Amino acid sequence: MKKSKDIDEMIQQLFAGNRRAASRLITRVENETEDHHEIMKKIYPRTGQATIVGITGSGGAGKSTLTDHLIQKFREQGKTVGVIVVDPSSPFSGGALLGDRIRLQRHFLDDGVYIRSLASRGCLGGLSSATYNVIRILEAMGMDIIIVETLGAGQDEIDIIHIANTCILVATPGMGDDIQAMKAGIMEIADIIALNKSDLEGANRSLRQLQTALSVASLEEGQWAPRVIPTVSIGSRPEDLKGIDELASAITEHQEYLHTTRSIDKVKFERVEEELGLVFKDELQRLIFKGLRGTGKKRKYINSIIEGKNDPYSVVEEILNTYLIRKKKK
Ligand SMILES: Nc1nc2c(ncn2[C@@H]2O[C@H](COP(=O)(O)OP(=O)(O)OP(=O)(O)O)[C@@H](O)[C@H]2O)c(=O)[nH]1
Ligand SMILES: [Mg+2]
Repeated sequence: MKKSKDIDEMIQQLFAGNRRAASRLITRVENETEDHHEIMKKIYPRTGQATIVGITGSGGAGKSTLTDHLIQKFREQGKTVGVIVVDPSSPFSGGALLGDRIRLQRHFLDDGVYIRSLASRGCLGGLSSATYNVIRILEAMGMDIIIVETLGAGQDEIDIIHIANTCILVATPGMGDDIQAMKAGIMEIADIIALNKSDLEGANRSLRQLQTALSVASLEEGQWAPRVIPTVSIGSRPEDLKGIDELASAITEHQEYLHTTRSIDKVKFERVEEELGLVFKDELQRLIFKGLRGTGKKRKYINSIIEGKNDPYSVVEEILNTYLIRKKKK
């Protein structure tokens, strides 16, 4: 375990915006080293102020390419930008992946930008408490905007909505069936839909489908009406690009909406609620497993489940009962 003094020094450097310190602290938090509690407790008071923008959508929809342009726009506005790419396919992390590295490389030398990819531990678009913690670290670093790219399949529950202030869903032409399937959940998922690759065939049809899907959804008075913005995010000439300015403006407008209607309070509440639940789950599990260590009981429980004599729910109930009762008697 690193000495507390080293951690304190790293944290001070983090507060000063040092990217090396950020990388080192993120690695500790991501790997849940023993001192990650201490790190989180110390940085927490400096967090909670950033604008968190979620970008989700299916693989290859253009999330990273759009992120690249958004970074540029926010930098032009003088804002600092942190980017987290949650990659479900890779068990590795510790830096941007090759593809993202290429797409986002023009920002790597900019001190006002910090980009990091994280493994999502296997579940589709799933966010672990480590992801929440890493976002907090980027906030403590002083990033004004934090973009979180996650893979999402549309109608599935998407964790990012619990964290992001503004959630962008990246769709592409020819998603007809998916759009039908998404209809019901679309309002819950997206504040803004980017119909990317609008240079491709079928873009107009998809745009109409999306607009129809949005127009039939019922809105309460004063509620934010999600909008579709057609985008083209690659091209050999700058004039080939489309919709990027509109996308950046829509994010700003949505932020203004959140603040003027005080909906931001609800967003903040939900984020902490989710975070608290995750930390609680992690810590309870850690405590229980620590208590079982050396007793051989964990192995016995697992084997009894494999042999069909027991199931995980009964085991957890039994452990919790024993543990909580014993604690109470003390
Ligand atoms: N035709 C066209 N291609 C695009 C557009 N935007 C991105 N692409 C291409 O689509 C591919 C995927 O883009 P990415 O930005 O990596 O997509 P992603 O959603 O981040 O992909 P994953 O992170 O792998 O899920 C790349 O080859 C891009 O060049 C666009 O507007 N039009
Ligand atoms: Mg990507």
